[in-house]
Amino acid sequence: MSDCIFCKIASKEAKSNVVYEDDTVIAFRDLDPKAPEHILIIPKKHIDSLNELDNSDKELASHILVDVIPKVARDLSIDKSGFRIVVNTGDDGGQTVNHLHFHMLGGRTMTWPPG
Ligand code: DGP
Repeated sequence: MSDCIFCKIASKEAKSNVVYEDDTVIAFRDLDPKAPEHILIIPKKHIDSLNELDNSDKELASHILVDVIPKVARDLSIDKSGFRIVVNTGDDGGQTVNHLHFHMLGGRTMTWPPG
């Protein structure tokens, strides 16, 4: 069995506050929210990071971008006010969980540049 916490969340071995789920993707509230709405959107299958996405993942990647992100934003009522998607990748990117995840942050005005 994988030691990956996000694999465990995807398989329901670990608890999370799920806001969206389908066959290939699950979205749940971040444990340590950095905004009033802070959701993590992940593929259920284990992919270490954006660096490991390959041609066989094109459908999955487009599903996340075209279907899931807009739906979760609508469901949280942050589609009109706006939101930020962040994909921390690798050490310099600040990635701490090595299972590809899209942070969705909303419910407040974001600042730029990020730290
Ligand atoms: P990153 O630094 O981009 O790898 O973000 C990892 C995020 O995952 C971080 O915001 C905290 C969150 N996180 C870590 N462990 C858990 C967990 O067990 N449950 C939930 N809901 N979030 C977690």
